[in-house]
Amino acid sequence: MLKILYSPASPYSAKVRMAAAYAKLPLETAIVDTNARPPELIDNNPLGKIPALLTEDGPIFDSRAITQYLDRISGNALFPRDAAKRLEAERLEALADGICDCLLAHIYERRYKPEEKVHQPWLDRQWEKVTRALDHLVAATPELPDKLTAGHIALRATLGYLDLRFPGQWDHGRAELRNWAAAFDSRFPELAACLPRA
Ligand SMILES: N[C@@H](CCC(=O)N[C@@H](CS)C(=O)NCC(=O)O)C(=O)O
Repeated sequence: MLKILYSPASPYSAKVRMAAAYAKLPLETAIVDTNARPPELIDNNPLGKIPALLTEDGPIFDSRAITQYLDRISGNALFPRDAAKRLEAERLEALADGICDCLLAHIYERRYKPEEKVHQPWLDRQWEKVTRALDHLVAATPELPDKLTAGHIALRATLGYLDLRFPGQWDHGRAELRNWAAAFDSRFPELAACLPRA
């Protein structure tokens, strides 16, 4: 049985849990606190990051390696077989994850530094990347087909993380993405259960 080490707030964890649910791959789950550096996490991922997936093939990280693995063992439930369509899905997943990388950099700057050392230009630089990527997604909002890809799932997890950590700060003027998330949740309610939460 696959086992996922995760945190409920983590957007990458939400993505892989949603991906496993969509691919109908049952997961044993364990919530871990990365700050506590628990041995089960550190022994399986020396980087001490979540998500980490424990499998009969060994531990797997990071989340994009996990979605590729889940795709392989599910017989292509998460990425199209067609090369061009697969690349499109991988690009969307990378963009969604990249937004999360900027959001996490933003959060960690404030969480792990004393207030007087927080560097506002760094926060601004990260937020600029986020807004540029969101505007790109507004201009080219992905279709929401019957058959999802890991790209769609990653985007939904990212929008969920924005709602959790940056409520009211990202969706003004971006109704396309708000509507896209609502349509996703109404069509795939079982996945919405895995969205990031505190
Ligand atoms: N690129 C990694 C990022 C994973 C990541 O940064 N996870 C965060 C939680 S959302 C984490 O483990 N942070 C703790 C740390 O960096 O020590 C992935 O896609 O899995």
